[in-house]
This record gives sequence, C-alpha cells and structure tokens, in this order.
Amino acid sequence: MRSVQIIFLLVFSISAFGSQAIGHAPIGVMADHMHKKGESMISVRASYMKMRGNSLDGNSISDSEILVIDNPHSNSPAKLSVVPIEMSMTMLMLGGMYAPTDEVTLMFMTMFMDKSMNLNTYHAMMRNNIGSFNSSSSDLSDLSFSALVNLYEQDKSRWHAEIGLKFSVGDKNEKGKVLTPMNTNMEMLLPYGMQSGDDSVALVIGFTNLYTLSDEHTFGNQIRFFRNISSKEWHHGDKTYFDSWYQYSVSRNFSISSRLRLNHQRGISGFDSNIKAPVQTSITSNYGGFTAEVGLGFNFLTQIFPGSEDRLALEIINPIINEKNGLQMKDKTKIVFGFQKSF
Ligand SMILES: [Cu+2]
Repeated sequence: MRSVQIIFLLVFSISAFGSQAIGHAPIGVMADHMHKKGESMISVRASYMKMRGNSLDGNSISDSEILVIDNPHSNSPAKLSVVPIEMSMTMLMLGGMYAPTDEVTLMFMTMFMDKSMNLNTYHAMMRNNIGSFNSSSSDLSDLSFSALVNLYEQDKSRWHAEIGLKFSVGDKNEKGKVLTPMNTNMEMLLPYGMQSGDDSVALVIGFTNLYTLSDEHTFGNQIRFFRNISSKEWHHGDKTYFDSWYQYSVSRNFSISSRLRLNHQRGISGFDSNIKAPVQTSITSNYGGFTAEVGLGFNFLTQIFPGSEDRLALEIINPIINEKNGLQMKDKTKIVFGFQKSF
C-alpha cells in the first residue's frame, strides 16, 4: 500500500512540476516565458512567409491600375513600370535564455533573413509586359538583447516586463540586376524592403500576462513596442505588436493554440537618393500600416536528445486584416517551426 502511495505521489509531482507543452506560448510569440534561477535554454525558429499581389490603401489593385500611378523619382518613365508579383521570406532565428535569478531572465536573439522577389517590367512607352526578373538578398539581419523581469506572480495570473535593444546589423547597400522599362539590364541599389538591415537601434519594451484558467486552459496577452533610438539616413518605422492567445492542453506533452496578432508599423523615415527604380518599394510612403493575423499552433514535448525533453512547435498564420499604407504587397500564409531545449 505504501509503495502505491509513493508511486502516486511521484506521478503527481512529475505532472505538477515537470514541464508541460502548454508551458510555452505559441511559437510565433517571443519573450513569453521566464526561467527559474540557473536555468538556460536554446531555441531555433524557422519561419517562412509569402506575399502575392498588391493593395493600395488596403484594397486589391491590378498591374494595369499600378501602371498609371506617377513615378515620383523621375519623368522617364513618368509612371510606375515595374510591378512586384510575389515575394518570399525565410527567417532563421537562434536564441538563448539564461536566468541568473528567479526574478530576471536574460534573452539573446539573432536573426538571419533571406528575401526573394519576382517582378514584372512594362515598357516605358509601349506599356506592354517585356519580361520578369528576380531580386534577392540574404544576410544576418539583427541581434537583440533583452531582460525579462518578473512583475507579479500569483496562482492564476503572472506578469512580466521586457526591456531590451535590437540592433539592425544587416547590409543596407545590397544591389541587384534589374530589367529596366527601356528593356536593358542594370545593376541598382535594391529598394528599402529588400535590404537586410537599416543600421538602426531600437528600444524594445514589452509586457506579458499569462492567465491560467485551469490545468487545461491558458490565456496569454502580450504587447511589444520597438522604438527607434538611433539611425542613419533612413530607417523602418516604430513597430507595435499585440498578441492575444488561448491554449488548450490536450495532454502533458501536447497543446494546441489559437492566436490573434495586431501589427502596427509607422512608415520609413528619411530616404536614400540611390533607391530610385520606378517600382512601389522604392517609395518610402509605401511602408508601414496596420495588419492583423490569426494563428493555429501546436506545441509538443518529446525526447530527441539526452537531457530535458525537447520542445517542438509549429504555427500556421493567416492574414485577416490588411490596412497597409499606400501601395504594398499582400501577405499570404506564414509558417513558423520551432525547437527549444532547456538545461
Ligand atoms: Cu526559454
């Protein structure tokens, strides 16, 4: 009888204090959890997203409608003449976390980005499609360092704050071969959105709340602000993310989630006079805006490598609201895959 009690106690304590799939937020959320004193974690995230087609102030627009919009850079051609068809972005994020105390967790993240865009070129005078070409760039894009600080912790609800710095270290002078509206090939400085960086530093401030309704149901809310504090001739605008998610624990090692993200970003400040192709992405007012997306996520715990259980996670994210400023490409499905391991 006594041994049954011991086994019961052992099983109970593992399920109560061992890690659970639901213990981390959906993988698309950053800085969602803290660690106990002395604990560290490494993480790898891979994210893949596509954009296709264009919108003007949030409404779909065809190539022929784009071709009658003025080219602000020059009179030859007088109208926009290069139109983006599709863009794909692959991001690889490597992160580390370490908790020197129960109250503070330090976080480090580095991002590698690969971008590729297909575009159509229309003749400057005849306005017929003279062909398509591809632009691409890939580089280490940014490094960030943050501290997560415990603010409040009770049975059901906990709050933590994040304060950090994000350094944009990617190349902002990448060039590519462009098929011009005069039907020639020319090496040009790639537009702002195709560059890997902007040489800026942003202050990161975040607040996260986790509310545990019961063992199976968790709600999370997070707001993160990125405020520019240092930049060169141009930089991408300040960003705000708001995430709200619900997670259901199917079993100790499997949870599912739904998430709503609201994104707001200001337009580009400053400009580079060498970015002047007759294409929407070389116009600074065609950046930033408001978008919303919803994600369906899965967290798994499984044993792959020795030590603590490995965390695997997947999230599939779809756009639901597009209020991007000016003329921009439309977001399509995004997929985030993650691996995390604690020590
Ligand atoms: Cu962690």
